[in-house]
Amino acid sequence: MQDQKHIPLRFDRLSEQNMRQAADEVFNRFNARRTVRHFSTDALPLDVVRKCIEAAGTAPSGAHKQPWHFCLVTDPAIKKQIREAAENEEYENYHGRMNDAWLDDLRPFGTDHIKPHLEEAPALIVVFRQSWTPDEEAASGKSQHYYVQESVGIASGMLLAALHECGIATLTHTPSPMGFLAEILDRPPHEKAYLLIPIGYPAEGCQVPDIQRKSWEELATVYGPKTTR
Ligand code: IYR
Repeated sequence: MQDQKHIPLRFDRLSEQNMRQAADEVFNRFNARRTVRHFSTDALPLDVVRKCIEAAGTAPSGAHKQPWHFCLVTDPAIKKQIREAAENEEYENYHGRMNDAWLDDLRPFGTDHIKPHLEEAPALIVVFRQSWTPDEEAASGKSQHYYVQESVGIASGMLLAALHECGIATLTHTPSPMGFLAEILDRPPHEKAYLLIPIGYPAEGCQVPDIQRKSWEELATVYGPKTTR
């Protein structure tokens, strides 16, 4: 028995012609997204960023627990602190913690432990995952969360897509370990950093690696007729 109130679904069914047009358009827009590592210092309209965070917050989540929290950092002093702490961790990664195969895999991308973008980008979004939330009514004092990694991964993907759709470039950065982020941003104990996303406009003359995406055959396997009917 369901005890949550239910309401009629609002859903606009498209014509197949409009579906095809929408599919082409969304593919072309998503395919134009590139991870950017060189940012202009130009400021962003923060109302746009805020709306994108709200769009990410519409993601599905286990038992609708919404196990995420987004920190938007524009304060230059905090960005500097984050850069210094991230570079300390990354120095260890590039000088011993990552094995040779990993370093070889990264060579084409030209990354190293120096992270100027953490200060140059006008804003950083730090995505936190909440493994539980305080709940005074629960015997344990905690509300349990479910499928936290999956839920926060989906919300983060939606955030990247929303920012891209709004003309904002992103870098998905995962300094590891990321404990320093909760410390610097003074987050509560039930929150753990999940992703650090510098955002902004690409720097003048920004270049990106010449990468290829998987072919359809590598990307997907169809079980059944090749068309849906
Ligand atoms: N976190 C490091 C290393 C790094 C790892 C992967 I996997 C990348 O795709 C890119 C970088 C860094 O940010 O430099």
